[in-house]
Amino acid sequence: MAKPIVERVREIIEKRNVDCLLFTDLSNIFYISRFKGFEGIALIVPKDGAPKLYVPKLEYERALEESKNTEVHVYEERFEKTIKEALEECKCNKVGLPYYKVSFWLISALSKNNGNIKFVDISKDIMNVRSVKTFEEINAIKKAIKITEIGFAVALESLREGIRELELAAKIEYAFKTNGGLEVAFPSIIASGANSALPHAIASTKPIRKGELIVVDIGAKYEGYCGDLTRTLSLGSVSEKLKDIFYAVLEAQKEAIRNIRPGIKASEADSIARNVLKEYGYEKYFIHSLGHGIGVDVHEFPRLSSKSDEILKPGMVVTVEPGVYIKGLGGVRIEDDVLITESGNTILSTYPRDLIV
Ligand SMILES: [Mn+2]
Repeated sequence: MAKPIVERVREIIEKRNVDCLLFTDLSNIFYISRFKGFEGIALIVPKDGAPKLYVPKLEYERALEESKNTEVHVYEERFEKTIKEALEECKCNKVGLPYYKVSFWLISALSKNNGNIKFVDISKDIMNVRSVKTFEEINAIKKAIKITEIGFAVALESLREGIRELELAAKIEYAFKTNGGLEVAFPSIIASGANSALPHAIASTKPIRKGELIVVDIGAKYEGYCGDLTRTLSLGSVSEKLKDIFYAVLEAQKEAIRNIRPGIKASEADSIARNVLKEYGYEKYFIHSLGHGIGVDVHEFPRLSSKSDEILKPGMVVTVEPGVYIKGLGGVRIEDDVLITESGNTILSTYPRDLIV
């Protein structure tokens, strides 16, 4: 049985030799407490006992209802004053916090007139804990993926000459919401024609024309967890050159997925896909890394990048998304979500990939 999330997070206290952990960002707080905050919230994880959640009065009832195994406190003073007092009360002088998510404003306030307080960065520790998913988290991601896949069916049904990228995005997001995906994981990318050469082009008012490729990169969220999938569609048939790019990307993706298993370096997965594109002469157009972990955030650890020093482990859920982008011509990206298992991997997304003519 996997340890509960709170206990896995608590191990960081001993490992980093601190008195407690402090989180003020919404995603780490949701990850640990299951409370979906809005702003001005803090979570202190002590050595023993329940984590303490600090919320403004207007969030109290919701925090009580949503949060699991936490002590909910309302603060009526200023936010930073409340945290300062709470740390004093639990005798936390050495505080572990994720530097990548903490404001300098808060650190300055906590340090003011308090020569005893020390801070230790636990960014890497919390990212590593979050990278390996529990059974419940994997189920939530699977559901988010199922809802996301409905979006592709809607996109294919609605695709016609002249429809605007934004209209397609609206239809997809309507389907997410009516199928239990309360939020989008990120702004939908519907990039047609020349726009498809921009990896992060968000949907625009551009009408979609015959002979264009359309990159559809979408993600629904379910119970706080993200799906993240991309399909490249075509309206009518596309040029031989675009087809050549499409099948090179598809092969790169399949080859990477075939090789993803526990124990391999994340950077190796990236280079496997890059090498396939090299054979086709497209590697210089693959201008991002192969993939990333997904979870509460759409971009989490590990990074499947040439610069990554991480090793893939069972329980990680990563995207595998090679792409080729040629300015003026167009782009192709194909993205699936893969669970690393004890023996290899399982592709969590099942939607067909070969969708061009
Ligand atoms: Mn992605």
